[in-house]
Amino acid sequence: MENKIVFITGATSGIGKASAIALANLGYDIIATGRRKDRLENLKDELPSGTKLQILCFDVRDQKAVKSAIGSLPEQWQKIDVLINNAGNAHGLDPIQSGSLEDWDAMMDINVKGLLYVSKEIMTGMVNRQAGTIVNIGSIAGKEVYPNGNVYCASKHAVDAITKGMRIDLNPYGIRVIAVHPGMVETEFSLVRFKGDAARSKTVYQGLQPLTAEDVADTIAFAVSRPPHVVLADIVILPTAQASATILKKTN
Ligand code: NDP
Ligand code: 8X3
Repeated sequence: MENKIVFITGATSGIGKASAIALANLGYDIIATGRRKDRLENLKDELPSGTKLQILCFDVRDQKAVKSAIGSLPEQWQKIDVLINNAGNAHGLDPIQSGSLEDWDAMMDINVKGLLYVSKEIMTGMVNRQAGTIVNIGSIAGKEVYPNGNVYCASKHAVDAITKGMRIDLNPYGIRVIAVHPGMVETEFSLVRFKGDAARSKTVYQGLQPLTAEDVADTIAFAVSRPPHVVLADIVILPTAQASATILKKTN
């Protein structure tokens, strides 16, 4: 029997990369995507030996590039069983009145429109086959709004709404739609949010044990591998030290 195929956006680091490893361990063939080609090429070495890997290098903001990359998949890679819409980041953590237009555009264009562009190319096949699973990576920021989170929170609230819309509209076609909403996960997320400021990024996680990318990937793999009649529709996963977006048990 053929292996199942998972398509993962943002597989060059953090949750996306850990999900590629977790799904490969379940026997999936992996389509790994992102902008950093060197990292996509190196991923092969971190997957279980024998894993079939196809890489696609594109920016999710570029609708033409998304369409052309997905359209270029060889025939044996076109029947995508699982889509993990993971690519995304926060850009900046500023009060709304001093936020940067560039950061706002990045978050709405990547986290919201990019997710839509990729989904559009992949949903048609799922609808035609009347099968498929879509996992959208939201956030605690899609469930709550916290100080200075403004536009990032808006982008993740949009992901939450889009996920619910997908579940409704794709219901006639037997497509499972899963949302995974993590709290604090130590990845490159804060480094990107703080524009490469490693010292500031480290302080976010000081004094508590955050989730790891692997913790989230385990949850994604569990949800994806439930029997076809079961959908874990809306999963919020937090570190034990986190009670909400802003309530944290820190030791210092
Ligand atoms: P990372 O910064 O480690 O990973 C982000 C991934 O997204 C990278 O692979 C990056 O690839 C990709 N990406 C970013 N921008 C683009 C783009 N324009 N086009 C294509 N790919 C892009 O962060 P995480 O793993 O933490 O983040 C993954 C998801 O999880 C995001 O949606 C984030 O919002 C969400 N999340 C993260 C939390 C956390 O605390 N870390 C908590 C809740 C949700 P490349 O740069 O190579 O293109
Ligand atoms: C990432 C988690 O709390 O920084 O989505 O928004 S948070």
